[in-house]
Order: sequence, then structure tokens, then C-alpha cells
Amino acid sequence: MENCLFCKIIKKEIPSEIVFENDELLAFRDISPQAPVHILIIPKIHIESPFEINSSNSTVAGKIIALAAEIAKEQKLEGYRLVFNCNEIAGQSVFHLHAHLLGGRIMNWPPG
Ligand code: DGP
Repeated sequence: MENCLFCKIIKKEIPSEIVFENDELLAFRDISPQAPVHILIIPKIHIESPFEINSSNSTVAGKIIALAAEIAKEQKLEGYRLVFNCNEIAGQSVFHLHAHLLGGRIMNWPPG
């Protein structure tokens, strides 16, 4: 998508601190970390938000969750939070599907 920030990060038009990359997924550090470990995991195909996940593209969502577990282990996290914000009302500001992998500190529940 031409005007999508995360598509530009995928194309390396915008620099990022990449943690993992393969043909389907990219993981990179959040520019505004909310925890000692704050990594964004995104699909390389442009999916606007969790609302757009359906039976034809859901495989990639499972791969995001599996990659989060791998990265969390690699980062030696004791536990972690995985967040998909969906739409502005839930805090989504970049409209390219992403999981926030957060860890390295105690997290409260319920979230604000
Ligand atoms: P959300 O609010 O759920 O849409 O999360 C978007 C996240 O993207 C937010 O935590 C900040 C991060 N972000 C925004 N712009 C950039 C950028 O240019 N580089 C990186 N690495 N992260 C960004």
C-alpha cells in the first residue's frame, strides 16, 4: 500500500530496528516503547486491521502469534503481552495489522 507507514518499513524506505524477517513477516522494535521489550510483528501483505482477518488470510495471524512466542523466548521473557489494537477506538494508529509484543516488566490487568 503506497501510503502505509508499515509497508514503507517493509520496503526499507523507512529505517527500523529489525529483529526478525522472512518472506511473510517482519518484526521490529517499536519507536515509542511501552515496556523494556516492545516489538511489533507485522505481515508483509497489507491487512488493515484485525477486522480484516478472515478464513482466507488467517494463517498469517497464527504465524504472527507463533513468531511472538519464538521472539519472547529468544529475549528470555518470563511472560509477555501480545496486543492487537483494532481501530481508533481501541488505540490503533497505524492501519496495517500488527501485534505488539510487550515484556520485561510487570503488566497490570485490566489495561486502561
Ligand atoms: P498502534 O497504536 O496499535 O497502531 O501501534 C502503532 C505503533 O507503531 C506505535 O506503538 C508506535 C509505532 N510506530 C509508529 N511509527 C513508527 C515508526 O516509524 N517506526 C517504528 N519502529 N514504530 C513506529
